[in-house]
Formats: sequence, structure tokens, C-alpha cells
Amino acid sequence: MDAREMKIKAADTALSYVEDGMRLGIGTGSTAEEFVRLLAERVADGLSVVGVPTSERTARLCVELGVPLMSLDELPELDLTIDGADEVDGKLSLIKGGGGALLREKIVASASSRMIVIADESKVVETLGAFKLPIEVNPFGIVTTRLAVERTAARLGLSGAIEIRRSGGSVFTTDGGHHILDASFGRIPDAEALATALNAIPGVVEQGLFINMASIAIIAGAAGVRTLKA
Ligand code: ABF
Repeated sequence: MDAREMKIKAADTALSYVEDGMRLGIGTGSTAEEFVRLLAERVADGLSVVGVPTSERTARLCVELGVPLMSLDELPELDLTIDGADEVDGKLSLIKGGGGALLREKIVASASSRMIVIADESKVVETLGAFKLPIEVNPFGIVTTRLAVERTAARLGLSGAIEIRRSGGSVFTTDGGHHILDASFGRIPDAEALATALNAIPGVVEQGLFINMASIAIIAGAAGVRTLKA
């Protein structure tokens, strides 16, 4: 199985949790996009669901493939969100935001009764932090906010480069008009403490640690698919 086949396998397994009539949060990223493709086939066969997308990119794909959408304001409570991740640990704590959609992903996941993560084996780690932690920040005072993130992390014994994310030669801007700091902290032994501390910084809109949010992770590897439960 190559990487794409693993993503398809995880997405296909997640589809078995989708029931007729569900209000679905739909994630962002290449794994979530495989899920959208499979979901669209089921919708074409008569499955009735309504999706709330976590990004403009996902919204475009859903529209293109005929998956019915509503906004989160029209559908403020959801049954299930299915989304990818950049890292997953044994307690199903996640790093998300490599795709730049972490704020909407977190709002949508929080509005859902359940969140299922779909990923390939490469995303599974013992301790979060090898992947740079994305931190969504307001553009105003970004340098001040970066300093505050650095000092806050240092108080928790964490250090490392904190870069302003760029894309195609300019500063990356999220769907919400914010920017992203990518923090190379390395191992994050206490993700909950870091999440709480980062959220308290003025200028930080949201950070990519998803703790106690996912209840199931569907992990596809060369040997097959396994399901982790929180
Ligand atoms: C979203 O897409 C993000 O939270 C995460 O950053 C990324 C994972 O993308 P992929 O499935 O392409 O690895 O789920």
C-alpha cells in the first residue's frame, strides 16, 4: 500500500461510522479529501447527509463533487466530524494545522458529538512535537505575539525556532484572515499545559493541540487498518 492507498483505506473505514441523516463536520487535508471523494459516491447513491466544511478548500471540493453543505451557523450542532491530523499520540491528542485550517477545524470538532481522526501510520507518535506546532495568530502585533509565545514556552521548559508561515513568497493567511506561527518545540511532554498557556496570550487566536477531542483514530498502515480509542 502506498501513502495514498493508506489514506483511502482510513477514509473508507471512517465512512462506516456515517449514518443516514447525519450532520457531518468535514475536515481539511489530503486524507480528509479522500473521505470527501468516498462520501460523494455514497451521496450519489442516495445517502442523505449535510456537511459543514472546515475550510474553503474542502468546501470547494464538496461543491464540485455534490456533497450538500450548510454553514455552521445554519447547523450549529453536528453528529460527527471526520478529519485528518499531523500527529496522533496514544491518548488521541493531536497536532493539527499543517494545512492551515486549525481554527475552523477546532470550532467544527467542538460543535460535534464525536470526532474521528483518519491518518496513516506515519502520523502516530509516542509524544507530540516532532511536527512543528501551528499557532494561529492575529496579524496585528505578530512579532510581539511571537515573543510572548517564545517566553511562555520557555516557562514550560520548551524552546526552538518559531517561524511565521509563508506560502508562495508571502505570509500565509488563513481562511479567517489570520497568520500562522510554526513552533519547533520538539517533544511536548505536557501538551495540555502548553495549550492552556498559549491560549492565554493576547494575539493567539488558537493553537493546533487538540486534546480530549477525538474519540476514535482510524490508522492505516502497510499491515492494514487499526482503530485506536480514547
Ligand atoms: C488537516 O490536514 C490538518 O489539521 C492537518 O494539518 C492536515 C493533515 O493533512 P494530510 O491528511 O494531508 O496529511 O487535517
